[in-house]
Amino acid sequence: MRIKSINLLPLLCGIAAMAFLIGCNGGDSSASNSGGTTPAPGGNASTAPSTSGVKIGFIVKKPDEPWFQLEWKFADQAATDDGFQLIKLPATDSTAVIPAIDNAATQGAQGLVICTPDVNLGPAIVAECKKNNMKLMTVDDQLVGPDKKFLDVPHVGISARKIGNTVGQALMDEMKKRGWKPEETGMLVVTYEELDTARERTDGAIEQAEAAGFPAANVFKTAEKGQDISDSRAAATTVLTQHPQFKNWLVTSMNDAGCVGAVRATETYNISPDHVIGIGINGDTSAINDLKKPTTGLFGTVQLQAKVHGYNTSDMMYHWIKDGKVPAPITYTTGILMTRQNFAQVLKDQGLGDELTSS
Ligand code: FCA
Repeated sequence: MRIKSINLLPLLCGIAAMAFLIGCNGGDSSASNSGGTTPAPGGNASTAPSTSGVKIGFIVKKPDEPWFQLEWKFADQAATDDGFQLIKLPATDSTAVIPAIDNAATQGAQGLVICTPDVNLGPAIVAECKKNNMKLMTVDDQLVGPDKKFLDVPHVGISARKIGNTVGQALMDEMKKRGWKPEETGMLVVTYEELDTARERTDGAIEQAEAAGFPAANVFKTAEKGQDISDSRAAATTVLTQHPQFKNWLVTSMNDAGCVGAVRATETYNISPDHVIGIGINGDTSAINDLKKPTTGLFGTVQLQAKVHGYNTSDMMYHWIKDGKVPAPITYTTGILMTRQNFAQVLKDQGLGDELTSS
């Protein structure tokens, strides 16, 4: 038990949370706990018992999003290869984060990989891990302090600006290929600007499109309230309602959920798919399911390296705990544009065919 100070409240909460977890599902696939968390889909809440003595918690903000299911799946593979126990916990809103950390600690985790629903909880997350003597890494979303500066916690994230630039360029290339006139074309960008990695992606897309000659006056940013397809669809609807004059739409967002939601909004407006070029980011099944259809407004998505984000993060954490090898302070991953034409090949080349096409 790694509780240093005699502070009974968190201890009791942790025990209660664990009792609830065991009582509810006996450790099976429907992991659930109180405080805004939802069941953990895509397999067991924790892998087989540790053969190495190492246990690692892996908390994600959106367990229903295919990206995070894939991250967990790769983390499971690392657990099998290295022989550690992986404890997967969802934390879908800020009130669920500290209880989830305590839950992992109560189950014996010596380290934690987290993509938090709220990066502003940074100092509280760091303090909670310290209190429980757990090592901490972040994935995807980087923790910030009260001054909005990133905290000094090993992080694996995407090279967001560059990936956004890739999206912007691909939108312009396809627009030119289709011979669309800029004055008849709007650019619909669903944003989530409170999150740095999200803002960098959408700013990167706009920056690149404008650099390639797209008129700034035809760029429409619209903020989504949450990060679900329905949130993006609602945000996109506002822009489409306000600007019915455009014949064609370029569509993007910070991830596939954001882009697919906006593409769904164009369908509601009866804008024909050949007048829409949507490009997402993640390369997860929400986009792939669209790309499998002969025609939708979704043109492509940037395939990110889920294996690095899921497998490598937990493997790094394992070696930190086991061998004292401290992870690199920052690892930035790249992405590859895939379209309806080449997605099957890109997935195959990435070794992702089965993971992404069989689900
Ligand atoms: C963020 C997004 C995810 C994924 C990840 C790499 O956490 O919410 O969809 O793009 O970055």
